Amino acid sequence: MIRLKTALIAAMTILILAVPAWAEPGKGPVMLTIIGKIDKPNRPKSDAFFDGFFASQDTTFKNARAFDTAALDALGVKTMTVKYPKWPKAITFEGPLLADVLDAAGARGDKLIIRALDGYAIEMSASEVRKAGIILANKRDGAYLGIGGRGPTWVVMPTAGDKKPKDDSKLIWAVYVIEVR
Ligand SMILES: Nc1nc2c(c(=O)[nH]1)N[C@H]1C(S)=C(S)[C@@H](COP(=O)(O)O)O[C@H]1N2
Ligand SMILES: [Mo]
Repeated sequence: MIRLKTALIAAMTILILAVPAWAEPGKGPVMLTIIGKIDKPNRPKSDAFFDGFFASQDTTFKNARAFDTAALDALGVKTMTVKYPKWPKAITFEGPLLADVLDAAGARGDKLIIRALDGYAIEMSASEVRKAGIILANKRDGAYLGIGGRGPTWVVMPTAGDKKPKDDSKLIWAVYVIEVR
């Protein structure tokens, strides 16, 4: 009898421990998801039904950390004004350092695949992100970026004065997922 009780308690303990303890998920809509080689997931693996947009883009994942606006803003807001020849005017961006977003997700790999809603994607290394002081803007000229515009997030790198960025193809907008490899 004692043995049975002990075995039951042991089994229940294992069951309780096996349920992943997700960090408190954000209350607002998810603006960015970091997937792949990360140590700080805060949501379960992708679901073929409920993660319908990811599924439509053939994106599945085991580990992911989702950020709502409050979570991004909590990482510390940097401000950067950039003028690019093709743009109608200089834009003042606000958002966290992309390096800090990667750290918040516990990113382990150095290779990043940054994907936008329109299917555009770029590859960048985490070391480049850190060196260049790249920000993940979620605001421009004081207003949050949104879907249908250039949001939810926009990768912006510092430039010297009015000079155009070294590689404008990396100024990826409408970013919603970053895969760490
Ligand atoms: N989501 C997304 N971001 C993007 C692109 C794109 O097609 N989609 N084009 C890139 C390229 S090639 C350039 S030169 C700059 C400016 O392009 P734009 O005229 O589309 O803003 O954005 C970059 N970011
Ligand atoms: Mo371009």
